Amino acid sequence: MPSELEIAMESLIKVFHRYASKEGRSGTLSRRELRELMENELTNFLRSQKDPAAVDKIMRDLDTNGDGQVDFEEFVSLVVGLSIACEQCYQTTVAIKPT
Ligand SMILES: [Ca+2]
Repeated sequence: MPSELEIAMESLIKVFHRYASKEGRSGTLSRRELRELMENELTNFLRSQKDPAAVDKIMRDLDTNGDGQVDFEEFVSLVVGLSIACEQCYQTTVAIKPT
């Protein structure tokens, strides 16, 4: 049986490909796919990022090789960045208690 962390990693891969396969190249996220992913899957973590310009900025920041697409490696850096920010919040607020 996969561990909690392994399930989380599998989810990361599945979610990325669910959105990446919607249009165009199936292995990368276009701007529209990235926006959809953020709107549907990061609603709580990105509540402040409602304006479309924020998606464009995040897209530019993520697209480190500048091809206008977000690949899995670039996507993971967003998740890692958000996780680090959230972990720092939890350390100060103790919002999540270890189970
Ligand atoms: Ca890219």
